[in-house]
Amino acid sequence: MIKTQSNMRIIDQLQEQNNRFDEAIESLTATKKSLQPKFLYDKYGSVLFEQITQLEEYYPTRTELSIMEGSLDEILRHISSRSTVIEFGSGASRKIRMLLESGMIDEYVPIDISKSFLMESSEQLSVDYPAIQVTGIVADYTNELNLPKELMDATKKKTVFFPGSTIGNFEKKEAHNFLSMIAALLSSGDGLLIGVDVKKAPRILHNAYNDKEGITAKFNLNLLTHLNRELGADFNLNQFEHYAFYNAELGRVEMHLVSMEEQVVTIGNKSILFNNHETIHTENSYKYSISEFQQLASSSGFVLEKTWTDPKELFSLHYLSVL
Ligand code: AVJ
Repeated sequence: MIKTQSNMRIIDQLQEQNNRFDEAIESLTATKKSLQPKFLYDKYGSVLFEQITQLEEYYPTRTELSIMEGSLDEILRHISSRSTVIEFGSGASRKIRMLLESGMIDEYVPIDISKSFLMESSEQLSVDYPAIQVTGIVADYTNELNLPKELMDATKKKTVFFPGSTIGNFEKKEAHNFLSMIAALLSSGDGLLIGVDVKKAPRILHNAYNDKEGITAKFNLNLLTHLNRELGADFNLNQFEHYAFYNAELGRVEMHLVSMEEQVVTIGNKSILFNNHETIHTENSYKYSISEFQQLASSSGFVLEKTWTDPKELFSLHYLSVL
C-alpha cells in the first residue's frame, strides 16, 4: 500500500498478476489476431488518450462534460450525501471533480489499469479535496475485481461512476455481465451513473477515430511499443498502419493495426507470422441507441431513474439504481 497524503492510499492489485500479458500472446497467436484494448493504456497511452479527448473530431468527452454541466444539480440529487463514489477507468479524473465539488462525497475510489496515471491523479485529488478519502486501486477490472472489505459495507451508500462510454469496449454479452456484476456489488438505494455513446451518422463516427492530426493512430500503434517493452517483442512500428471504421451491421467502431507486409514478429520464444494486410483487431467501441442501452440496463438488474442527452443526441448519460 502506498500513502503520500493522510487521506490517500493506493492499493496495487496488478502487481500480483505477473501473467497479465498471457492473454496478449494467446490472442495474437489465434487464427484471427486481436489484442485487448486495455493494453492501449500504458503511461504514454493514457497521455495519448487524454490528447484524443481534446480533439475537435472526438465529440464524446466534450459532449458528456456538457451534459453533466447542464444537469449537475439533478444528477447530484440522485447521489446520496456522505456516499462513496467508485469510478472504473478513472484516467485523468476530470469529470469526477464536478461530483467531488458538491461536498456530498466522503470517499472516492478510482480504479485504473495505469498505475502512474492513477497515482498522479489520486495524489492531486487528495490535495485538492482534503476532506475526501481517496482510495486508488490499480487493477484490471475486466478480470475479476476484489474491492477492499470496508468498501463492501452495505450500510455505506455507493455510487458507481462509469463515464466515457468505456462500456462500449465490451461485447454485448460481456457488457450485460459487467453491469450485472456492478448491480451485485451495490445494495438497495445505490446507483450507477454511466455515460454511453449513441449510434449516429457513420461519417461522424469515422472522423472521431480517424483524426487529422493522427493522434488516434499514435494511440493505436503505441500498443505495439507497450508490448515491445513489456514482452520483449520486436514489432516494427513502421510496418503497421492504423485502421478504424464503423461497422454499421454490428453497431461498433472497430480499430485495427494492419501489417503492411508479410513479416515475422518474435515475442519471447514465439514467432508470429503476419500476412501482408493481415490485421490485429485492437478495439471495439459499441454504440447504443438510447432505448437499446436502457433495455440492456434493465436486463442487467438496474432500474432506470433518468437519462440525459445533448440536443443532437450524440451522447447519453444514465442514472440507474438497484431496488
Ligand atoms: C475510452 C473506450 C471510450 O472507444 O471511444 C478513443 C477509446 N479509442 N479513440 C472509445 C478510444 C480510440 C474510447 N473509450
